[in-house]
Amino acid sequence: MSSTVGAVKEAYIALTGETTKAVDLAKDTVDLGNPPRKGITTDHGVYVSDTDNWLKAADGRGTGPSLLEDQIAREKIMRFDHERIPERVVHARGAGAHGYFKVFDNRASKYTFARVLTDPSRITPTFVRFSTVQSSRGGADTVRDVRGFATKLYTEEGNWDIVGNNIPVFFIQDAIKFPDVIHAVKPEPQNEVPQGQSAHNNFWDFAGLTPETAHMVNWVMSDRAIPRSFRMMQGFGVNTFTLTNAQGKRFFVKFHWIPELGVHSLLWDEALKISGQDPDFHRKDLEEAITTGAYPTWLFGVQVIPEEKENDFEFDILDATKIWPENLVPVEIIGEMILNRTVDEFFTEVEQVAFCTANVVPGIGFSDDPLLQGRNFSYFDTQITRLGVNWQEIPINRPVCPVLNHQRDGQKRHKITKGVNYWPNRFEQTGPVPAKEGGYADYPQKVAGIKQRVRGTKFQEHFKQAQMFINSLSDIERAHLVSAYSFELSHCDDPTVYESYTKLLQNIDFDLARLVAINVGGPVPDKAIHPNPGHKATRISQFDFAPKEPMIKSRRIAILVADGFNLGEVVAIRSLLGAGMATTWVVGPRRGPVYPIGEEVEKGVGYNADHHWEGQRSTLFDALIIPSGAKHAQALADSGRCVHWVREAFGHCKPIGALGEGVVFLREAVKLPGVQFAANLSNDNVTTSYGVVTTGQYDLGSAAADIFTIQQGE
Ligand code: HDD
Repeated sequence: MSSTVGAVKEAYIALTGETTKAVDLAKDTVDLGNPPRKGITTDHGVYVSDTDNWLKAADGRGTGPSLLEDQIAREKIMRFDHERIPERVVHARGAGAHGYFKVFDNRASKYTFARVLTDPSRITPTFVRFSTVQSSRGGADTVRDVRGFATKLYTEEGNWDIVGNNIPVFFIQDAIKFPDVIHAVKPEPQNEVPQGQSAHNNFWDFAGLTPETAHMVNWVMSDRAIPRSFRMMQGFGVNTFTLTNAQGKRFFVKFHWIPELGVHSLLWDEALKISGQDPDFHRKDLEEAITTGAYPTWLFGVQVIPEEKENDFEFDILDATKIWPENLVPVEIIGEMILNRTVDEFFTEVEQVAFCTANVVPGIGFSDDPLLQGRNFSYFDTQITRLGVNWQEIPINRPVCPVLNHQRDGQKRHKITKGVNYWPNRFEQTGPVPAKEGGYADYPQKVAGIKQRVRGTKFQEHFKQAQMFINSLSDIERAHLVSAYSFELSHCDDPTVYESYTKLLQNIDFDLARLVAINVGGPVPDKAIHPNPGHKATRISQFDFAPKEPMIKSRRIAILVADGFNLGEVVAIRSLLGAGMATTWVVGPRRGPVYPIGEEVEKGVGYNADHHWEGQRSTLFDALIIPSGAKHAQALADSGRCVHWVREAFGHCKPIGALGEGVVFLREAVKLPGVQFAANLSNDNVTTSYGVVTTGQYDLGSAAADIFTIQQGE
């Protein structure tokens, strides 16, 4: 019965995008496509007939001093002057979307009685905000940075926020260090430089002097910090939380989001270029995927350690600079999250959404993780500065269940409460009383200790997992790590800084330290300080997350054309790729009509190009196809931009497909380095020094033809 209810709800949500939260938000949503009343009004509701001219003491020519008495103009200007609120002190730049969460069955009931994690008939409305950390709101999306992955689950028992990142560990172990690490990474105080980068003296100075950052810094220098899309990143709750089951037994837990599409990154060169070409690349990508129906989906998993096994590991399981290696503690998949609705208004939803790690529901609790303990204080506090003390009343933040208590007043209080504002009171029969059942019960943890400022014994070791991280990467990922360290440390001009960090790397891996030191002018080591024993963990390399079946869902594929291209092929390619839920984009000499074979330029009907060669570069696409057509191929060959387009796509390891004269263009004009073209294109799999050239029969309907693709190994 309950799973039928779930299926019906799911179908309804898929159709309408409406969860209980969507219905709740609708109460506060004005649809200007269908306004409740026609005509502009003031904020106090009076119709305004002229919003373009300030009231003036006008002379005969219609000019004269503007009058301060114009309350309509004053209201308009004063409202505008106060439109901005303080941006988040970290994670200022972000994008968000709505969706829902559900569990597959009740298997997690052995760990928790939280209904959201155990009742498969539930569809829990969810809002997710992805973010970068370092830059201000106006930064760029594809910078090298940690990505925030904050999830608000509007459960029937209240809001549960998992405020995570796309990297499973954190820079520091104790929350008291947070202002230091953030001051160090943020733009330097004397000149507000740099924006969207950790490549500067202060960050590397701090990191070099704070070895607990070493593991996380490795992750940030890896490809994880330049994701291809928000939809292709993992999410981690990072901190250790707890779950309590119906029998009162407690477990330590870490939360994981695993993307259906696999974990993919940009190349650094792509990331740099996209930062300039399209700084909003990731937020547009999220919107595009949802509006084209390729709903971003993550599996939800938990790593669980029973309380009695807390001390069985060589690391402290409460130390946020350590992962729980999946080969020791596997991730158990229990549910999924699907994002299926874009926001209606950025400010009221994405800017005003406010998370707090302390927002948990019965069955879920905290641990003594010293980072989490401090976070539980910080988030509520920061929301008071950004949004005011009544931040949880704002529509995007308010729970879908009723909120009743004796908290009152404060700026921007919305709710009008009838009755007294204290407990106990004489109205017990009618007013809210402490819940007899279902109330949040703190786990009766035994605590005894000496009051002191300390760090746990096992917290003192900082390099073993940093080594394990490097060892677990593929060769190409490791090479990227060396390049990233070299880029960042080359941007530090103070020798104290880059020399001390290259020395620190000697604690992690000899080759890494040596290669980076050579590149950036640091002291080149002749032996390792802490020899790297070579231990590895599974599911650290991004290659370990490839979907079981390769898929092109939501991939952006460019079809490069000039006048005289083969239209039949383009139509067939689009329908073929569209069936796999990829999006195709015709990029031509102009946006608007481009004329295929058989049509006279500017006189035919033409076929609409979505973009102009100059306007959208190859960096913004995942793959490239060039159809046949002699005149078109010649025009592409005559254009330096087009030749560069293809060379750049090749340099970024993108699959390139071509048909007929498109292949001639590739062979004779683009001249891809290292690619040998077979004389007879029907030869299969011609191996080249850079990649694999394949030809094959693809079913392009009427345009059935040999299509020729170049795919590089990595
Ligand atoms: Fe934090 C925002 C993630 C440690 C204090 N943090 C913020 C956001 C994310 C994280 C995703 C943006 C939420 C949004 O989209 O609105 N933070 C983390 C993770 C951490 C972490 C995964 C380590 C496990 N944070 C951390 C510490 C402190 C803070 C140790 C302070 C002691 N974080 C904040 C904050 C922010 C914030 C200052 C700024 C805006 C906000 O909270 O809402 O309170």
